[in-house]
Amino acid sequence: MGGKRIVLVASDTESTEYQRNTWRQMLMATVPARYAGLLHVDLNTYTETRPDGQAKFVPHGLRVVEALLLERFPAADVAVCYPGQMDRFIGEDTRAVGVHAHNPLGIAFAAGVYAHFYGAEVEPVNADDFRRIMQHPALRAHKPHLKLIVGGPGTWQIEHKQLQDVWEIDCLVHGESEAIVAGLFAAAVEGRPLPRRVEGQSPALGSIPNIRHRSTYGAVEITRGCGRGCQFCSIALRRGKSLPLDHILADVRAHVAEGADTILLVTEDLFLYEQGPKFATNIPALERLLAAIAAVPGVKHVMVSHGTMSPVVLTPQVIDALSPVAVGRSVNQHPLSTHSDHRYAMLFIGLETGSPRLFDLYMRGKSYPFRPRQWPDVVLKGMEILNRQNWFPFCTWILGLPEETDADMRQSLDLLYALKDAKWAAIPTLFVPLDGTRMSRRKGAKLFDLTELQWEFFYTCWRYNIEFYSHRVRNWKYMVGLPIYYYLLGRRLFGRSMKYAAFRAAHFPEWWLRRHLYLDFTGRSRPKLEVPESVPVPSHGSSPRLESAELS
Ligand code: B12
Ligand code: SF4
Repeated sequence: MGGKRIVLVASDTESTEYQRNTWRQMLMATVPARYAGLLHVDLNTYTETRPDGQAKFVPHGLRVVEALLLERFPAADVAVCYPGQMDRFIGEDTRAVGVHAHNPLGIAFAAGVYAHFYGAEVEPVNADDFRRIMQHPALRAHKPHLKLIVGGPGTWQIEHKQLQDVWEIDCLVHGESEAIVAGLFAAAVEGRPLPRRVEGQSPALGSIPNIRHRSTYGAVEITRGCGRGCQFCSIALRRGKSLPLDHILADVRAHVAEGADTILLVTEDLFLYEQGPKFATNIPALERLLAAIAAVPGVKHVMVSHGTMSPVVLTPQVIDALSPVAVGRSVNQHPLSTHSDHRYAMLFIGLETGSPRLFDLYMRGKSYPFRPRQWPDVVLKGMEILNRQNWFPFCTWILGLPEETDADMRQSLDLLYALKDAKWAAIPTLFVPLDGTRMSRRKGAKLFDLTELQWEFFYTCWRYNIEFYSHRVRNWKYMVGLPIYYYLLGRRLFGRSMKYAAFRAAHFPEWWLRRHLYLDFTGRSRPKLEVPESVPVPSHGSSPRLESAELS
């Protein structure tokens, strides 16, 4: 009986902020559900409910949807919950259920790769979690009189896997939803038919509402869109805009009022905030922003999400200016940090490739105003600047971009080798042709097709990460575990091309590995690339091609 007219749901794995650790969510997206127990993975997807049973924190996008609905419907009609409370809120009176999907089937880049180490059909934990929402008995029992609407950045995955009808989803909402949500849910509540899919457009700044309740990690949007035009990215063509400081601070206050002590600045690129023309970094505005957030009573920690490398190289002063808050108030600590409390700022940066040719083909706007051929220098210099100020970035690379050759891979390996003493995390991912991007029709890369050089890149990254995060050069767990994995499963799934690369991550002797791998870790050869003294800004600033389409 009863129930709320509108129920919004997000999975536990996408809502949890257990230990304020963004890594945890990534882990849930990579660990195979079937073997999680066997691997002794701590699956604590800690969430909290309010006294009325509603969720205390859910992904920010869902909070925005809630805020939009509360402009149209009375608060008594809307509930936001985790799957565990769905039977409490979905009932006879429910007419619409809205579900948030960040990475619902676990097939986004990075995430989609790792579960496949255990077989082609193995699903990560978060996909299993999402399926449980879709098959929840309360949802199924009341489906005949309610409309099921799914939205969020990962909605494309449901279409991609042709699951819309299987799960009886009435409407899939792609993209930004500010202009859509109220009308769509009103139609659902009135029992009118819904379109099978809706494509949201970039909203006017003023129509992005303030959230009413707390989001996961204390997420606060500071910018939306990007405009650098990378062809594989779903955000690429959304023009960058900054939210007004008052709006941002109101969201921060909404979080702390409900018990959050940590704020995560959500952006595609931190340095886009209040940018000047042609991506000019606005240091005073950024400094003001961070100081104002840190000064809100109740805010203990401030985390930053994504950024790009070229602004760091172009205006290194920005890192000096932001470090007191970004490092000093960070939640992250590492013994290699020289900060008095060993804190470090973690910024997610897409480095993607070390090949200027591929860079020029698919992402030339990312290095602006530097030229694609300068990309390796931009990466090396940027890393030096960041590390000096205790920013230890979390960098993603894309393997298997269309038309990638062995020569491109060797260039990526050269760059990776030059970064071997940096303080960072290197996350290899495979190319995924995301819907709504200019590369949506290109062929995705598959773990099963990786070449020896690609495997070398993959495992060299993980060797670095194991050393950096376990704070020691040799870790027995991996030294023993990786060869066992290779002989029991890896060889059967991926063939011999992964062998020597996996053994490198297991720290087999380098005098032996150097005969089989491209990079020589014996110390006999110097890196082909070195950190440049400086990276000159091209005199014309950019090429005409960049000025037009790609930087729109
Ligand atoms: C913060 C963040 C994270 C955080 C926290 C996520 C969380 N659960 O809170 C962390 C670091 C953990 C994370 C992890 C991952 N993330 Co993430 N993340 C983001 C980021 C930077 C911000 C998300 C956000 O709050 N945006 C602001 C809100 C307002 O936007 P929104 O969520 O899209 O919501 C709007 C619409 O989608 C829609 N909407 C949302 N929910 C709903 C629900 C309904 C019912 C309806 C109708 C509409 C609707 O309305 C909202 C308003 O317009 C975005 C990039 C971005 N700027 O969006 C990437 C992004 C969403 N992440 C991405 C990816 C790939 C991942 C990972 C899979 C792997 C990775 N490489 O990092 C993991 C997987 C996590 C998992 N659980 O499986 C990609 C998704 C690409 C894609 N199209 O599939 C993005 C776009 C980054 C990028 N540039 O590529 N992420
Ligand atoms: S820099 Fe490129 S990959 Fe990053 S958000 Fe902008 S367009 Fe997407």
